[in-house]
Amino acid sequence: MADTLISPSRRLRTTPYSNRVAENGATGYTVYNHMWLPTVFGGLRQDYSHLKEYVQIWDVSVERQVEIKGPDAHKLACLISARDLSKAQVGRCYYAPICDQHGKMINDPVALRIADDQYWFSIADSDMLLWVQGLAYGMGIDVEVSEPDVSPLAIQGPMAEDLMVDVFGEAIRDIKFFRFAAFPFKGRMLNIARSGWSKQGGFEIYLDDSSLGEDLWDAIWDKGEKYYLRPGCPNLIERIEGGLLSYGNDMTREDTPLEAGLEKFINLDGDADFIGKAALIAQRDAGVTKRLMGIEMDGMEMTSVSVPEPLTVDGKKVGILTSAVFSPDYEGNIGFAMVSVEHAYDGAKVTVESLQGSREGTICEVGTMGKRVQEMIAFRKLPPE
Ligand code: THG
Repeated sequence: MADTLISPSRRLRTTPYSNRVAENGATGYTVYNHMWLPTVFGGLRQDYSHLKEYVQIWDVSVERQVEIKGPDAHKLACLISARDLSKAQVGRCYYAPICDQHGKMINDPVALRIADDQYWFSIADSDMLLWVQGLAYGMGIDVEVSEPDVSPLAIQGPMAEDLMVDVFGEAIRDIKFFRFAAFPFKGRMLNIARSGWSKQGGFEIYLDDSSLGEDLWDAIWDKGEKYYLRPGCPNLIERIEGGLLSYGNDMTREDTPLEAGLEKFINLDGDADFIGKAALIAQRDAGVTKRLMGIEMDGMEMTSVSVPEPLTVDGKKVGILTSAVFSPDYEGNIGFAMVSVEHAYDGAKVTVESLQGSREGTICEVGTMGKRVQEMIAFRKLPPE
């Protein structure tokens, strides 16, 4: 699909920061959890270089919270999460794949234990609220399941910590990765976590009062000049380089956490039961037939790629390209690919049947992307004069 405009309507929800995002010149948006999510400000590459050097303010309100509250909150949280939450601590975040009874992924949220009897599941793009409400009702579990008025604002980039200290004080430095603590703002206590959908370091502020959105944005913006603060958003290039998966793109309702390469975040060997566990154990025993891998591709710079695109070997389809982009720092095209297991190994050669023509791809482990591209650069280097 060519880039087209999105028509606004009530169904497409704005956020507490939408005015600031627009005033600051967002030039592209996508729809995520029925909400506007900016995708570009100055340009994908310009945003990328700036994110890796300075600090950005991101409207990630689309990370909606599914709140589970009440006497059975912990029980229900454990039941829906493929990540073992049985010893989950208040003040901690857990990347927690959520599966249906067949082990297929429904979402991949960050779970926060807010209190003994309260969880937030900070969700990716799918209607997990309905799943959890249906389970609570159908199983007669004593909880309230809701989408509270919580809109995360992310501060991401190597200078994020210093900027956050200027706004919220020195105690910001004590927040460890994937933990959160409450900080005062305008008479409220806001949960602030060291987390975010980039590998550049940073924080997520869980604003729980929409009416304070612009005040919060402005309080940070006003301290930002000396850190070259700019508006930003999750960046396609940076997140692929960093190996961060996007639900709906790299894995969908058709895939299990084992196929998505998320086994380190799930627990199949413990005593605790969860929805999908038996199916996942069966799949582990039988062996997966496809697996999400990294991929490096030759040819022209991939800028606007229509995914999924088929991957072939000797003219036979072996998988799909799920995300791809040109990485300026690796000087090569990188992406994710869901491929059949016979081809899911480092160094496997595939052909990407792209709309712009075919190109050669080399499969690699997620997280080692770029290594071979670097070798390709060395290979491509011109001999000295
Ligand atoms: N923050 C919050 N909510 C979110 C996201 C987020 N909801 C949607 C989406 N992102 C969920 N998906 C992810 C995927 C990866 C990570 C976080 C959310 C992530 N992973 C780290 C990594 O892979 O290095 C660490 C995971 C861990 O150690 O537990 O951060 O970004 N609020």
